[in-house]
Amino acid sequence: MTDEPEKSGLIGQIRDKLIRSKVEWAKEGRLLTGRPDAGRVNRLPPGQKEVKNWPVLDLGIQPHIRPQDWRVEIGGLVEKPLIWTLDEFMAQPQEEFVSDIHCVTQWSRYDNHWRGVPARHIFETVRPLPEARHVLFAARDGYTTNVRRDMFEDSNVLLAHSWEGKPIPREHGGPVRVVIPDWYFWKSPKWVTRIEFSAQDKPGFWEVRGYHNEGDPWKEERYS
Ligand SMILES: Nc1nc2c(c(=O)[nH]1)N[C@H]1C(S)=C(S)[C@@H](COP(=O)(O)O)O[C@H]1N2
Ligand SMILES: [Mo]
Repeated sequence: MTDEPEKSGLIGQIRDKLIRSKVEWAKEGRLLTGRPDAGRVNRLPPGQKEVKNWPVLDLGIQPHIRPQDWRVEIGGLVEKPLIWTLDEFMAQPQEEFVSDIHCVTQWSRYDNHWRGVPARHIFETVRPLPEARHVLFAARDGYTTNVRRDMFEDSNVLLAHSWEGKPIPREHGGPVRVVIPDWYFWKSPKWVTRIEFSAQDKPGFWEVRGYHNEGDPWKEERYS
């Protein structure tokens, strides 16, 4: 048999190039906005309007956390629970992410550049037990929210300390907030203090006040 036509000549070269660029795209996947169909013509989920500013939403409290006082506790059903100071947190592997924000109050903000510690690294460090199907977050202002483990485990999730190259301002959750871009932003706690892996789900602040337990903007999971 002679060379298979696909492995040589022009067709082969084109195919190699296509495969190589797809492999590159896949590697850079975390830099894409949202899901694999990030280039979707319609980037705006149903019922949303794009804004260029960044609105602030909170419960009327914007805690002022001195860097030396900041702690995050990650525990529950994990093999290695931990508490990080800010220095320890900053010493963890860092990555840049770009994602859209979709707020349940109907604004969306495209292409937010975050820097921080990937959730993936947190999973590798604390090693949640298989029965830990849920994640419960608590924040310094008393806010809580809950997500399924697989949502927090997603490759575009991080604990962010910077936005657009600068420290996240206090009103937006600095020094450190969670960013879970695939869900409405109420699922992304600001001023996070505790991340608990749990076998049981536990609805958070808005979830017990009529918000949906999940929060997929593409399915308009706003209210329950
Ligand atoms: N700790 C804390 N996190 C929070 C909130 C809050 O009140 N407290 N509000 C949530 C809601 S409803 C939204 S829409 C986003 C708003 O984040 P932003 O103010 O940075 O836009 O934060 C979420 N995380
Ligand atoms: Mo919100």
